[in-house]
Amino acid sequence: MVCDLRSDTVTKPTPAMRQAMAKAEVGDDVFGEDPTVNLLQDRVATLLGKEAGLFVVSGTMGNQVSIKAQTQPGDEVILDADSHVYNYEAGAPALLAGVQLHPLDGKLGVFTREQAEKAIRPDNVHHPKTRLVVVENTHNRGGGTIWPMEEIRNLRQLADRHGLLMHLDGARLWNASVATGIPLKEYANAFDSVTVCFSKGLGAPVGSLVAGNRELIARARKFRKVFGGGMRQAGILAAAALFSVENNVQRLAEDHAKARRLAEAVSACPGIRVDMEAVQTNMVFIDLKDTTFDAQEAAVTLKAKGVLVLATGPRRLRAVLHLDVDMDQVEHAVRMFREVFKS
Ligand code: TLP
Repeated sequence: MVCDLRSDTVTKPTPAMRQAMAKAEVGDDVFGEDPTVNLLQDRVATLLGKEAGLFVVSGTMGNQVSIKAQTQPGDEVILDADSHVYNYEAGAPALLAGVQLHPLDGKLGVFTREQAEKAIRPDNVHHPKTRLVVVENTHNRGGGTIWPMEEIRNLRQLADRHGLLMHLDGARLWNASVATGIPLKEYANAFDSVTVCFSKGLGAPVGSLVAGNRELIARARKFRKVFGGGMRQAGILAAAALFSVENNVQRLAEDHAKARRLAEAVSACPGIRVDMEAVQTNMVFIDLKDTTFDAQEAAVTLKAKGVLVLATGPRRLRAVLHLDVDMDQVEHAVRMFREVFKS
């Protein structure tokens, strides 16, 4: 048995999703003529309470067109030091937007209004202009953690006071919304731009969406083209995304339950520690510091037993639950962890 817990990006389109893709009406999306892309953009923008949406190839592209469309070169962007934009987008904000990043030391990916306030630069000839605040919800390296609505509202108040813009990396905003019951719209309302992904927990093969007001989305569309992301008959991909939104959102609760089961069982293995406070959605971060294993070694040993996890630090593993892992596979993973970390 194989249990692939490396990421929720490894999910494969189901026969039903492929059927929806095969049947999709298509057109040239660079001309704005793909009806399925247009339907997806309208539907998801509405879900997020925004005027307009833009289908993009990836979460990275969604974040980067949003940053580019809302900053000038030399501006500064405030974000969490563990965020995806800061760690895993290959330096794109510097390369593509020419901005400087100002990382904050958040707790489980969540920083406070006070931390952000201290980071805002006074108007002075020496300083960059603070322009944008980026929030990641759920927060990947934080543990799949959820930003409290109150902290988000506090940040928005601060941003308004200082004339800053706010971007939400909501690659897994669906998970936050399902876990808390807070509508997507309510989260998105605090932000000028929002990226959501269809290719993570929702199980679509490709695609993300940026939402915002019409003017912002027109600018983002231009930069999508600049970055080489203009697509033609993208309706076959948008159909998969639509299918994923229609069928795979509420079921994320099952992934959260599987994550909890795995976390509880694995944390009982000798030497392993899991911060249960951080297990809020579909991710489990496993601390090996009190075992004899380093993370790479543990990942290789587990792989030989059919359990795939990612080493995300020298002594840290990540396991992500998703729709291609059922409870039997979770139980298999639990057994293999117990076998590897016996003493
Ligand atoms: N995250 C991937 C890897 O890149 C780490 C994963 O396996 O979790 N924002 C967040 C919060 C993400 O977790 C990711 C992907 C992205 C953006 C980027 O999405 P893609 O991979 O579509 O560019």
